[in-house]
Amino acid sequence: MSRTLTDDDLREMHRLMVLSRVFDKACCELSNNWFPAEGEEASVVGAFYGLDPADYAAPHYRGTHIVYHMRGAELWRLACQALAKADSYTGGRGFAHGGPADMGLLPWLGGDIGPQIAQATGAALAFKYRKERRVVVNAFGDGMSTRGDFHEALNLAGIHHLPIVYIVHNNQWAISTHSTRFLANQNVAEHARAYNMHGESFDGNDLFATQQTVSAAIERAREGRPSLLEARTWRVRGHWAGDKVEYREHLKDVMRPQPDPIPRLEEELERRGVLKGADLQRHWQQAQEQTEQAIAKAQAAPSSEVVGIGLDKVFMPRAQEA
Ligand SMILES: Cc1ncc(C[n+]2csc(CCOP(=O)(O)OP(=O)(O)O)c2C)c(N)n1
Repeated sequence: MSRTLTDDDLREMHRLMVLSRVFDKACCELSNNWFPAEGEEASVVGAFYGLDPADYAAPHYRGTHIVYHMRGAELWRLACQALAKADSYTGGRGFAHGGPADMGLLPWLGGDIGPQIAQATGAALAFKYRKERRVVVNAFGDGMSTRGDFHEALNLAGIHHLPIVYIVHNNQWAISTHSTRFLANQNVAEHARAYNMHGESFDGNDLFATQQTVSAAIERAREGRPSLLEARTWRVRGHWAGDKVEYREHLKDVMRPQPDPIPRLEEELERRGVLKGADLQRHWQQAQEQTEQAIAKAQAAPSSEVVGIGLDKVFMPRAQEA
């Protein structure tokens, strides 16, 4: 059973998707290395909206900003992340990868794609071991699903009936390589059968489809039934903000852009009478103001200093120092 959304939920999800878009674009201006999430907002916001505070969110690096913010992270400190400022959640070290540890987030701890799924699956194993009714939602890209880590993690989750929902944001690209060149089977959700779990593919640019599919999977996960979900979406921009995306010229035949999820949602919200034109505009206006304030504060914040290699950010303090 999927969770039924109220009109307030829908208004809030629209606000978050718009904020994600505006903030993400601004961060692309701040840093060439930012990973743009434009066009994937429904599959990100829809995936992480239904969690309880005690659950764990392990988002993909593309779109982390809005998931961290949904869990309580401050926008200006996320903007510090784009500027490598000391006040970023990683003290200026991480980029899209680090996040606050005390908000039920399992952030990327390094630039390696793969290890996060092991950490997310380990957290689900811990919840089960301690008999806690908490779940983990872990998102990643289609490129990551070719890694050995993915198969090991799903096997473990299948054997132990772990409370986890895996979501692949299938945007069809891994940097400059189209998925037809690295996925033997374009339907990533079909891997679920091999690991004895529920598998489902859906239109990830449709907020309603995303939310319904994920919330049903979260309920199953609470009963010890893991799922592999595939949100079919499209990477509108390059891999990073500075990517000129010249490689797509050679692959016009495989381009299958999905409609932009935000106008799509707006059309539906207006049709249902949940938000009118002026309310929609207000969300865009607020997002712009919030983003400008966050960036101004981040720009005024002190730069991070190079202080050794930062082992204090790698290892836990010893007991007597804690
Ligand atoms: C183990 C490892 N291999 C390769 C890379 C380089 N790399 C970084 S992102 C990326 C593409 C990932 O694509 P996908 O998982 O589909 O996510 P997307 O960027 O499309 O959201 C690659 C190959 C890496 N960081 N780590």
